[in-house]
Amino acid sequence: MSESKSIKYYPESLDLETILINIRSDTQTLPTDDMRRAIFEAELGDDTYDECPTVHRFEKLAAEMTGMEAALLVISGNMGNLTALMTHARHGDEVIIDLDSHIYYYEEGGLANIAGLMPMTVKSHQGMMNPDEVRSVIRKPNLHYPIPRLICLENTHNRSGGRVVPLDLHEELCKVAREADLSIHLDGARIFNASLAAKVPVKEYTKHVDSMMFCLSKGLGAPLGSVLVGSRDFIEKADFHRKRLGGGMRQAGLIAAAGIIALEDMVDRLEEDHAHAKNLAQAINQIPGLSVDCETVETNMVYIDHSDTGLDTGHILNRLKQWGLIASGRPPYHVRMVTNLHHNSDIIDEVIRRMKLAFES
Ligand code: TLP
Repeated sequence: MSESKSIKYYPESLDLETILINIRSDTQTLPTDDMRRAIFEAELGDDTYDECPTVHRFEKLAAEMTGMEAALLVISGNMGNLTALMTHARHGDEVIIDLDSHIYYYEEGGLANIAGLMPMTVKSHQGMMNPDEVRSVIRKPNLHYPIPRLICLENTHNRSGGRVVPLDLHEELCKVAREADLSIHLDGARIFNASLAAKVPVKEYTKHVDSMMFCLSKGLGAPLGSVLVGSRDFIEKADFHRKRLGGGMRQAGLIAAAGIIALEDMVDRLEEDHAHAKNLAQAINQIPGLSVDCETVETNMVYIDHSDTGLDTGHILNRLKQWGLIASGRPPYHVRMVTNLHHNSDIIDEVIRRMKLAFES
């Protein structure tokens, strides 16, 4: 075990009863001391000229860990997904996509207004798209139709509460896509959470796809950065589209240095976040007016249904804030909490204590 794993990512001397607890997202994580040191010491060069040794080291590691030929560092998950869409498809092509996917729901319509793609949506159930439904929406060539080019998958699935798409369903969806000659992009922002929860190596998921994006800046704790992985040929083309989006970087080793620590030291500890989320879910489920479907809490997210309180989501978030808790809203009936490396079990207990006070009063 490397030394960094013994570092506590939460202050030793905090006054539990008064601190503001931010449990809004795993995007809120701050870089560890090891990351800050690595950033300070990173060997740098101009990445646009492919001359940054730390980026080289990072991209090699990212490709190896995901079982893909090559990797490309990007600024954000959003940029990684958009770069992938632009690389796979041309303006006017059709992309088969879950109505509840991050790419469709939360990326400002970039798939349409920048990549120029026509979305053909399928509604997943708890993050699971039905292969037959997917098959039924893929259109056969016809003069009147756009050309179906790509399918996007997501694992873990954010809007369903961080659910893990099991490998057999993932494989079936990929098979449907291959039968129709579609390319496959996986939004694997939290693929390491999925892999640990499913006990399936990441490489088993990537084996069937053409590209995957995953994030360094979520549970893995890096301050920024995401990665696109795929074949060497795909990544070469993606490099062009990243630049077109303004994502060509110079001394990007500053990001890659923290990314190396994220990949080497921060993956296994995600299981702690999963255990904390389960405890949190069970305790919140006992609070009158609130309910959590504990069966669905598989990774680091807890979606809390507040419909029995009769209050709207904004009101619930304000009440939580009054109790020093920052969560995110999923209107009309849910708020979301996401456990991360800044939450030890004392902090989780304190969240539960405040939730009880806020809702039992
Ligand atoms: N998700 C954020 C918000 O945008 C909702 C969060 O707090 O969960 N794919 C998935 C599945 C994501 O959850 C996110 C971020 C992204 C892509 C985009 O990553 P960034 O924020 O780095 O652009």
